[in-house]
Amino acid sequence: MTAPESTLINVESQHYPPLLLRHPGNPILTRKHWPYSINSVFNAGATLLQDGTTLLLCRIEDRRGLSHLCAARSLNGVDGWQIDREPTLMPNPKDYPEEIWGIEDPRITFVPELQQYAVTYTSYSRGGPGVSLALTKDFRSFERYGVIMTPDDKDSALLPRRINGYWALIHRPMTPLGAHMWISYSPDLRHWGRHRPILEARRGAWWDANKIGLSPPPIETSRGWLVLYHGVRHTPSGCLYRLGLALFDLENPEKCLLRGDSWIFGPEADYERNGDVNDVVFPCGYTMEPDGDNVNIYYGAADCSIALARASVRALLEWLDANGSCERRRSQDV
Ligand code: BMA
Repeated sequence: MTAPESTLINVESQHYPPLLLRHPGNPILTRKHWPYSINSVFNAGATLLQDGTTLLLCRIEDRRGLSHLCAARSLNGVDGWQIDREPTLMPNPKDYPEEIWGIEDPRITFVPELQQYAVTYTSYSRGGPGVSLALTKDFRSFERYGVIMTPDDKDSALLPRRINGYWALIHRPMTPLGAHMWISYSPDLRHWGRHRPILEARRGAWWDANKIGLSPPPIETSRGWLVLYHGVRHTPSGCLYRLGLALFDLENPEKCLLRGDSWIFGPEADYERNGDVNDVVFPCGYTMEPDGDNVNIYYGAADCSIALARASVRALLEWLDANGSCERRRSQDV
């Protein structure tokens, strides 16, 4: 039986602090909202535009199974969405063959130095998923940089400023040694190198064993880059996607300062547990409230809809202080 929504919103508080609070209007966007025929809408990048409008760049899966991106804009970030009448960014396999099977899971970073938004997304081709980059000022026209991390790689976001003179990209290459989070650097956003692992998937029975990846772009705080990451648990009935927390040094984002042991958010509501892919919560974006503390986290639910949860950065950091520990790199494994 499905629990009533009011119970679900507070269910976690009985046992552990409710760090991410689901919006009572969830799911906030479904295919019913779309002005054209689609299969599903999920995994959206998010940003606040200059005028305070919330923009979601949503992953849309069409009824062939291929994905493109479509923008939805709202004054309050919750409802009243103005959705582009047509796809905003379509795969362009003629000029970018790495996009032949679609483009997915965008993350948006506003880059003050460029006065542009950097959109990193998964480009899906015969070689597998890779990381592509496009810059935009207005989410109407895009300057494509093409594939910047070759397959198999995904779950990527650009940091908003240079680190020691270089742009920094967090991403998740698959290697024979596992699916861990890495960072790479570039002088010009086109040529990438100095690849280094920054956070490893754990092993065995852990919730984040074997496969992890960055969820939304890191949140810059005075204490460091606050990173929400997803962990994938393989179970006999399928994969279980949950979220964990880690903190990285501001000037040396390769250095993990704290990592929580338990997950802080997982599929519980009906729309998260049942969909095209069951038991998935998958945030790709957040917006910050004017108070500089509350964040609105937009997440794909069961690969079928977009939902919203609210969190306090202060509370997330307090939780990490109480429940996190210093990460010791098991360098022999990567
Ligand atoms: C991941 C990504 C996400 C998706 C999730 C669950 O590997 O591809 O786009 O939401 O799987 O299907």
